[in-house]
Amino acid sequence: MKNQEIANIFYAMADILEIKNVAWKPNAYRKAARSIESMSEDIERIYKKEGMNGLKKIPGVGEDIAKKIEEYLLTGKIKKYNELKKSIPIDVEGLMSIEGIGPKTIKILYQKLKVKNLKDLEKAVKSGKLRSLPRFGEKSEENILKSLEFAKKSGGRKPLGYALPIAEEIISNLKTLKEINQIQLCGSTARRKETVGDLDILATTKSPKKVMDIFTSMENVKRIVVKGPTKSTIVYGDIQVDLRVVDSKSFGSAVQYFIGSKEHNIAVRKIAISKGYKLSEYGLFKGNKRVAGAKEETIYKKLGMDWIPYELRENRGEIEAAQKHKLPKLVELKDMRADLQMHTTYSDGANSVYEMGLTSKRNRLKYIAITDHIGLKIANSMTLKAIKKQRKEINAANAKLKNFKILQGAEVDIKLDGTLAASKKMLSELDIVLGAIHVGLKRSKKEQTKRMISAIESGYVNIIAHPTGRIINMRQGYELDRDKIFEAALRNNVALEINAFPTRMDLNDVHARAAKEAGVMLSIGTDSHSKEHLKFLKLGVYTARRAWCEKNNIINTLPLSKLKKKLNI
Ligand code: DGT
Ligand code: CA
Ligand code: CA
Ligand code: ZN
Repeated sequence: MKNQEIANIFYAMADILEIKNVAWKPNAYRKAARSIESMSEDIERIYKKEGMNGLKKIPGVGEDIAKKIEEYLLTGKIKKYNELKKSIPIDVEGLMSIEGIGPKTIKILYQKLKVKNLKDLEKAVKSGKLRSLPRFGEKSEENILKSLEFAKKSGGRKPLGYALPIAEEIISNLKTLKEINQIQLCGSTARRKETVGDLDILATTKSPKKVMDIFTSMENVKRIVVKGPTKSTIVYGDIQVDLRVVDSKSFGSAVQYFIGSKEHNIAVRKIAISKGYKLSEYGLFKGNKRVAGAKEETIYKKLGMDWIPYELRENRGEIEAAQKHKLPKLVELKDMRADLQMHTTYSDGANSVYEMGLTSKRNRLKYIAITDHIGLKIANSMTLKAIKKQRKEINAANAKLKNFKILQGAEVDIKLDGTLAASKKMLSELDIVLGAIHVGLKRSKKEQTKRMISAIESGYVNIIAHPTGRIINMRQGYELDRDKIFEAALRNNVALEINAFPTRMDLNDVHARAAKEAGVMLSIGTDSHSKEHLKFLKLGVYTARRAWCEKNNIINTLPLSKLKKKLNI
């Protein structure tokens, strides 16, 4: 799928055009980018089937943009984009990755301080020049410095929700080859880590050369980094992919090695040594004799351990648990009965109540909560009148869908003073209430904690949505006193969300595990803004698994009647 690649280019073109003061065009490109990245159909397939006319049916895509999409599909590039990039000497993409910096700021930074890239920006901040600009002060310097640090750390890693479909696409391509015997996704992607550096794939085959030829000549291969008979590395779209071919006798030990993590491997190897073995990617050896290697399970068994689910392999206690046969029975996608956060056309979503319900039902869920925004100015929030109108629509959709239930909820903004941005009248209309912080993200840890606890104690909130406010690779999130939040959530019977949207994943694995251990209820919500996003539910389940969660830690594994009892709604 080239949808995301094309959307990214249009976003980048919009930014440059905005810096160049071009009117309305930036918005046109952004609008097209948004619809392209949220559609589930492969844009290339649309083009092959219906040509330019098909492209022009995409919302926000007119003649001019359709031509650019066509150009990209046919030639792999958009000339206008390359021209635009060359037309300004600024690393727009790099600077845009800094929180709080948009095209307008980039323009000012360049005009006044000659800032062209992240390095220049860092210099400008450190030399105190930034605060001489209008609208900049000490506080913004501090924030920009923090973001610069953050950008250095996250550099180039891709969100799991972006990398995983690409990995699955490559593997399903290779799987069709008769030359491939076994094939397995490894590395951080298999462990479902929230961001991944590169993709790692292992295979067994009798014709390594042929397999490597095919691997390195797949359609989306942008560059071949190395090509050899047992290992090749390519750049596929914008992500690096390693394929290794191993002997079937070593397949299990190679999988064990390349799943990782490195920390997990080192700890397992130590155990092997303590038991008189040697473990490598080639097998488990006693002296020169390979005693296991074809299957992972046998290796763990010989070392006195249960087989460990990939998501747990971070050396965070899973090895000890596996030795004691006390690994958790992790929650699975099939345990999920509901999705408890999504938006419709009543606020900033793209689909109707019925469409969201229908797709969720088709995805085998039993109920959902529609949670359009209340009190958030930028997201077309609901009024009391809209809430009442939506209730009628939900009733009608429920009558049509059968054996499926749509709850009317809302994602209510938590104001700066900790009160909810909704009247009592509005709140009493709703079946379930999510509280969320969207503005005032830079308050101190103390203020932010107090603010969130007020919402938890309001008596109206059932779930705190995206509790830390982080955006992967973009925004670190506000600071909170985690233990105080957990304690308040427990006392007030409020669940914390694992937001499954690819760039949120919030709570993350570490925080969700701490919440679970504190006994706090967790809720998974996709935060879908279109029906195509509903498939992200699995990303929430992966995070829950990395947080050691079992079925009973996640409230939306409950049948609706039990959920109602549990939340007292
Ligand atoms: P990434 O790509 O940064 O998201 O993270 P991984 O975990 O996919 O790491 P990667 O691609 O560098 O290597 C894949 C796996 O290979 C890694 O999870 C564990 C194994 N591995 C790599 N380097 C070492 C090492 O130095 N020692 C051990 N024991 N294992 C390693
Ligand atoms: Ca990797
Ligand atoms: Ca790798
Ligand atoms: Zn939200």
